Amino acid sequence: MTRNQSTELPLIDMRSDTVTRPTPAMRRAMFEADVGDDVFGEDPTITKLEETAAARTGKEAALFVSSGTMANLVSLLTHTTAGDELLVGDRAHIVRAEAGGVSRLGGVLATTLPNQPDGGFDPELIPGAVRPDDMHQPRTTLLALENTHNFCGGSVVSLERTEEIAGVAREHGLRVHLDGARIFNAAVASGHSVAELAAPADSVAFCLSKGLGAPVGSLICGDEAFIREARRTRKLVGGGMRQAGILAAAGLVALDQMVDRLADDHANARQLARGLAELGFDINPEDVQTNIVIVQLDSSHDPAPSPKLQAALKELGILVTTPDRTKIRLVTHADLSSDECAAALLRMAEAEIGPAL
Ligand code: TLP
Repeated sequence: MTRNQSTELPLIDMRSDTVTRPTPAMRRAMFEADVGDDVFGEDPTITKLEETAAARTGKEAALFVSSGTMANLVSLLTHTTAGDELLVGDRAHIVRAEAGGVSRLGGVLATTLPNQPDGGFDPELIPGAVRPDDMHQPRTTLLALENTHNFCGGSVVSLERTEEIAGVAREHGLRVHLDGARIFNAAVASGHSVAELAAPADSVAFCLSKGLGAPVGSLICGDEAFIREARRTRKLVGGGMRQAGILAAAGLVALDQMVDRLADDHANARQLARGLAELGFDINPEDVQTNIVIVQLDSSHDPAPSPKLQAALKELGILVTTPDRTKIRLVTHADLSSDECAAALLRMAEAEIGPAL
């Protein structure tokens, strides 16, 4: 077990659900995978994963890519041409954590609409944001949603809200992309299928390497014509892979075995939130819907409290991230048990960690 060098306490890693390691079943499937050159369309395991992903998301076709960032980038580049404008939430992963790829590589102007706590935004803002047909202005052609919403604390954007926002976007001639990196968490938490949640969108991207525990990989799903074009865009950004069925094999296991257990991660996140509230942190456990807990810290005395709290937790062998200088983020996942969540809370209580440190 990995240990914190200064304290010798076993490390409790809550930085992300990306830290999970492949399960024994995944490693076996990877070892045994039937593979071929996927750029020639000859990797049977990738083909099977793409067909499975298309079926699960209710779309015609799917494309395997290396990461969530590449899935969004390839989708956005495929939907747009340089000079277009994308409407996207101001807390979206696409604008906050993907190195500005859509602008740098796609020449697309990303205009943000204020995200509301549920991860959606006010559909009434869309008509005013869509540009008139005027040669001075970019063309607004695409809107992107995110579900669950990472930096809104893993919130689930409800089906009704997704339909409402996508409906208004469509009325104004926009296409809709859904960053569903954690859409399986949204499905488990909401009781809706992934296909239902993705139906209002033209394209959906989801990750195998987050809560589902696979080592690598994401899928882009959409109609046949879109996926054919996305395959070309993937090549453009250097994302064509060869015998990557070895990775897709783990993805198939992830879809088969790792979805239902996401409910455990959600329960553990609630447990963490309850404990943090007991320690005096300003968090309502009822607001925690999936596997992400974001705690807003008091910045009235210190404008940047989160790096200090992060460092203090690290001393206790507890790893978290800081979405910004006033927040910490804790994420539950398949390699983190309910006992470890309880142990983290106990370590914090014993060290008298609280909102004032
Ligand atoms: N998110 C990572 C970090 O980049 C913050 C994490 O630890 O949560 N969409 C969403 C909603 C995401 O949360 C992420 C990853 C991505 C896309 C990108 O996926 P990867 O990391 O596979 O490129």
